[in-house]
Amino acid sequence: MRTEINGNQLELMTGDITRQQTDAIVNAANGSLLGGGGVDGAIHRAAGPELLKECKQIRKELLHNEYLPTGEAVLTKGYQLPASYVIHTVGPVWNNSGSEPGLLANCYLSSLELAKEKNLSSISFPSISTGVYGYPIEKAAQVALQTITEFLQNHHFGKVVMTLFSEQDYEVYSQALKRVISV
Ligand code: AR6
Repeated sequence: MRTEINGNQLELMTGDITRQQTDAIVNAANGSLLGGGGVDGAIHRAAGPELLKECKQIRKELLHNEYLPTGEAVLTKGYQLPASYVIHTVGPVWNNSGSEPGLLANCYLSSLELAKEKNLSSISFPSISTGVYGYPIEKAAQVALQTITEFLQNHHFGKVVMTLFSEQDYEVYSQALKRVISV
């Protein structure tokens, strides 16, 4: 499914984000930036060991050994990936505290702002927080697409792709996109 927003493209598709050829792909990381399971594990495996090396360097030099806070984003090279860059962001763990939607929106926004700042014009997102972190996907899809749509309405960026890992997830995001763009 594709839609045009203010001269930009927003596309939903199913697939493996490690195969995406956009300028950047986004990693649903954890604050340690040292890798993990899910999409994080897949990205590190496909990018090769240089990615972990750069993540460790960022932890040390940029973050002074602290964790990357939830909702923030950092950029590394893509190494063996088809994408030139990886933007690592940390989604919120779902515990229904009320703070999750704002934090999840910040993940999408800070990733898009970082991509724009680096003059990139295409980016692929996975469905942040809806795996291990347990965010209900219907709720997460609404926040993700609302945030991306608002950003595209206000900027000339290029192309944003949501890469969903299953047909089921794709269906949820399609329904949410129809609601978001019909408002
Ligand atoms: N391409 C696209 N989407 C994928 C891929 C892939 N190759 N692999 C998985 N997904 P998750 P989270 C989907 O758990 O919930 C890690 O251990 C997956 O089906 O990867 O933000 C990190 O280190 C789901 O829809 O991320 C953190 O500790 C979505 O990606 C923690 O998990 C997100 O699932 C982050 O949890």
